[in-house]
Amino acid sequence: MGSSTLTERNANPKAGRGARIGVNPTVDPLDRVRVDSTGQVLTTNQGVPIADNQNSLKAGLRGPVLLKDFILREKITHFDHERIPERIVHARGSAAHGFFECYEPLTDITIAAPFQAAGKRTPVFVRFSTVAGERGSKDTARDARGFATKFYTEQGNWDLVGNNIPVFFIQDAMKFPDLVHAVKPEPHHQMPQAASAHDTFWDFVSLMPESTHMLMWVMSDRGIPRSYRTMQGFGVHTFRLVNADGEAVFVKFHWSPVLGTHSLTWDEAVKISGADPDYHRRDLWEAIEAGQYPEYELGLQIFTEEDAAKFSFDVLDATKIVPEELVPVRPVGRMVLDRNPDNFFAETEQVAFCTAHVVPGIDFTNDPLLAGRIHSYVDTQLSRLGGPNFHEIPINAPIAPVHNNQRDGLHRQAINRGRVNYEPNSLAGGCPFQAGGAGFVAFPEPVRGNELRGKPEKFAEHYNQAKLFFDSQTPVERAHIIGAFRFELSKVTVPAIRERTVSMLANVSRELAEGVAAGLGMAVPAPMTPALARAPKPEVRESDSLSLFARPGDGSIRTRKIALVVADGVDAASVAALQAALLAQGAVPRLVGPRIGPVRGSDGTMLDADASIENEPAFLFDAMVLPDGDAAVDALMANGQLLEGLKDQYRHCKTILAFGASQRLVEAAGLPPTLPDGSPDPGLLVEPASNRASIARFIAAVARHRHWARESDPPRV
Ligand code: HDE
Repeated sequence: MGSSTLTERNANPKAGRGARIGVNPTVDPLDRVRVDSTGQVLTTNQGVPIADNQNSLKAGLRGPVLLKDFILREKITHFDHERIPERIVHARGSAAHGFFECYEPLTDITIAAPFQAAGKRTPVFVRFSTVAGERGSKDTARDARGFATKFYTEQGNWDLVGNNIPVFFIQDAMKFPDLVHAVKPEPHHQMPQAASAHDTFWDFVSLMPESTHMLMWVMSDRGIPRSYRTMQGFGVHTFRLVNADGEAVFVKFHWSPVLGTHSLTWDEAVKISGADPDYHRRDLWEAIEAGQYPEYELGLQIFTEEDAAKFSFDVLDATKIVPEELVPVRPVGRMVLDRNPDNFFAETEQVAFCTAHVVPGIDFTNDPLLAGRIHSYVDTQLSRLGGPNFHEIPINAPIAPVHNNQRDGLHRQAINRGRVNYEPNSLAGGCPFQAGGAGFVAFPEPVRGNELRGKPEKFAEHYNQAKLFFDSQTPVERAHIIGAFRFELSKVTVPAIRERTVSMLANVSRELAEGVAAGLGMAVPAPMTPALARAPKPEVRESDSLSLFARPGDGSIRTRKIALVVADGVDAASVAALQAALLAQGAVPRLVGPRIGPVRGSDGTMLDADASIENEPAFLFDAMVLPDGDAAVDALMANGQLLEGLKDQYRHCKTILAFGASQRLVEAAGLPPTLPDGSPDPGLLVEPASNRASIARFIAAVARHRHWARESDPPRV
């Protein structure tokens, strides 16, 4: 599905009702509030034309400013109140509009509007986010990422508020404030920003062994995605789908990016956070502006309550996945993000996702974490967005009409007519009337039991799936997990916390515990006593799908950013040929010079460097090309920043192509021509000349993303 073009898909006779391509249906509802000031006179908020926007009203040019200057006062007052509270978690985010398109009707399992017809399109707004950092923090922190989708269906809004990791740290909402307090900057000195590598976080999680599984995911490269476009999304909880006969199945939601799952290396993430804290925001924005629309496939794991009862784990426990070997993921549709917001505040900041927003055909389960969320999201909007009418803010308003007897409150916009604001009524003919069976009917789950605080027994098993995750990783990924634990725990100042954490890891894997302990200069402690003396036997012990490498993508180099280094004296013809070849593949080549501006090629051709080695450091690129041309190479040999950038490219296992004379640069940077095992490095291409074959070799190497065989710990370069 992922490979056909948007135009082809639009021609699909099954396209059904929905958006025209490139036109998001939410455009029309939002049009009523769009403002375009082109050709307009400046006014006050009351629409009064403003004569002078430079000077306040004074009694004499050197006299006092007058209180009656309502124009000055309105302007300053509005400015004083521009900020709203940031989200308590997921404060930093970026969003886009798009649509969800259903592959085939799922009417046998759900009446949910987006799944009723093949080709049916439902408009969506998606916000991606980090969790711990503040609104102005960096994008490339090690953290989970939010992946929240608002479906504007004709049956009302459905919010699938997920993460890029399919499990969570805790099992019960009761612990959420503790978890968030522990990971946020420490309260006495407000450090560190957007980082879990500090005492309070590790103190808390090492006392909460249920967090072990999630820790594996966050310490894996999933915690530092390359892009929002190259990460998965998960609904995390088990939800219910309900059909027209009122029959329910359990479901887990999975989003998978067409471009595959790709991450950064830690060294790279740290450097990017300095050079471009907006790295993911910029990447998402630029891809959409360039028409390279991010696309994700939606998959469902569907199983019955009877199936679930037989699993070795509890599907109501959000620290557990349902392995794909047990229940396969069925692709049911795709989501394309094809439009950037017009205004960050109005849309991305004011969008209010709420797990309580479900539509007929989708229902909750008794997951105790989900229960807390159903309360929390609506509640938090009351203070964040200033009252109970946040559903009227344009980005939050459903495309389905709203009719009820809720009235008034701060910032109310709807002008409800008539004297009836209650039900039942006869004065308005009983309207608005109940929908009965056509409305949302909660799944009639039988409930029994005594009121008590506690957990079902299977919740007490904490290590089987942490082990499943670790054992399913490739050696490269396992090494990165060990490195991440080592880094984080090395920032912990209290030895007892480090030791307790490693004793927890000893229940997951000997290799992991030994690797981390060695990195911290300590002996491997005895494993922490598990809460369950006899753990249930897991059904699955290894699952390929848990490795990031399981989803290499569509094999293309689309949207990959490639630095073509240039300097005066460069062989301009080879640069132009490569640039054209890369553009033809959908990649994003940029000419990077010692400074921006014109560069003279050896044949007198003028090139235009739109980036410099200083303003776009090498680690911001997915691959790098060094030019031919003796004079250019001479100039670059004297540039320490370039040589440092080359080392970064090498250390981050990215493709480097050196033409002709620039072999000298590779040598000057000290890049080893062979891998540690003595074989040639497939990502370090030293080519005598630019021709079709050498360009093809380069494109194939870039398509492999990284050349991990180069990696060593510590790095050789
Ligand atoms: Fe959230 N979470 N959360 N969360 N969460 C919020 O809602 C909360 C959890 C997630 O882009 C808040 O509007 C509780 C799991 C995302 O606007 C707040 C619990 C998952 C976003 C809140 C959880 C998430 C939030 C803060 C445990 C993955 C950003 C601002 C019981 C499935 C949405 C807001 C956006 C945001 C509460 C756990 C995902 C405070 C109480 C598990 C993607 O309401």
